[in-house]
Amino acid sequence: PDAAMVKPLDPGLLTRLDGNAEMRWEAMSGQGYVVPTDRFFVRNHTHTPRLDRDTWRLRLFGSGLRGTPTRDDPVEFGYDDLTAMPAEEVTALLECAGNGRRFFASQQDQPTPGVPWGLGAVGVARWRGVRLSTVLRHAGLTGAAVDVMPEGLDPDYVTGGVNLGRVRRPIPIAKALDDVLLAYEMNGRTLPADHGFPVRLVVPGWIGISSIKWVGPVEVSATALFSPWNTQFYRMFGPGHPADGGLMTTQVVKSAFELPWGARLPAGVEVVLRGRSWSGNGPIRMVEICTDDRDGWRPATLDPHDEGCAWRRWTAVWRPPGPGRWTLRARATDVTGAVQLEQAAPNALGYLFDGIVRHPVTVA
Ligand code: MTE
Ligand code: MO
Repeated sequence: PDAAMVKPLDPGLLTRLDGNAEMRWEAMSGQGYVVPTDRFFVRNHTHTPRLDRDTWRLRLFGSGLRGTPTRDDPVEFGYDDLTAMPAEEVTALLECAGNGRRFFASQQDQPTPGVPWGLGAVGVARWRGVRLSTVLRHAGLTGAAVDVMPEGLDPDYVTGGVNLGRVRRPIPIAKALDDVLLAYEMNGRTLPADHGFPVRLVVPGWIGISSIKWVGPVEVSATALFSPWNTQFYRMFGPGHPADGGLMTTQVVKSAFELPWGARLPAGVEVVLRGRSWSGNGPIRMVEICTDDRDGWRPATLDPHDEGCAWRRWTAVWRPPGPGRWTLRARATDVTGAVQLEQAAPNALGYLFDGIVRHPVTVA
């Protein structure tokens, strides 16, 4: 596949459509809380640009700033300006809205377009940077601002022969002033090219497209902003959804086993099943496991180490009743009471899968 990313393909990554790469869940088996940067998933609409940190500028403009600076004459900050502002480090989960898309195939007749992700288009990292709110205030934010739209410096996105311009999607001012970070470090190191060097957004809990990489221009507007990424894509289209599509903000609840797809497990011994669950709504309250329909659901043991809105690790002991093919299922309940169901709410573009995944294993 043509490479969208510049980092070498780690054995813990698996490429999907157009060189996008997802994490292999088995690569996290018994591993630490955060995902090593080398095996953190990459989702690019085009490909990773190589930017120069010394000439790079964050350029803020629009009617939500004092004096309405224009796109051609914006308020500018260089890399050193940002690193000189008060820094903050957060552990946050980043997930593609299409994560789990391939599992829609088993529950709806028509295939969904887009990257056919398994469950690996998700990761947790330690991000260091400056709050977007701090930068907005330095830029002269006024009380009139309603939307903030960061724009990536990667090549224009062309699809179906139409140039849709740079990747960009508005964030409502309330979220922009809450916990959004302009990150320049990932897992204690300079942000790598594939993850947005020199600076990217990290929008905790929200769909991955909100976290614009390689950010350059930022429009701050006193009127609502639109782009194809909040009108044409990243909306819930299809039966059961509004005619113009339901607007998407936060991610949904999911669980994954830290096992290869079709893992081989030894017969006659107890195995410790490991996995993780997460939700864009906040912490995970409960995880249940089902290894056999006759036995029903039983609680998994949650790891005491919990970092709020990122993921929760868990274990469950299982003694396979005998050799053969078995199906493992995990379902989580988050702090709002949202729980994974057997079927996710279908939608035309295959977003926000929150169904229970049937993970096949062979016991021999
Ligand atoms: N930002 C820009 N500029 N261009 C992109 O293609 N992809 C988005 C988002 N930010 C994208 C972007 C999508 S769809 C996701 S899921 C995340 O970045 C992926 O971030 P990662 O590649 O660091 O894992
Ligand atoms: Mo995404």
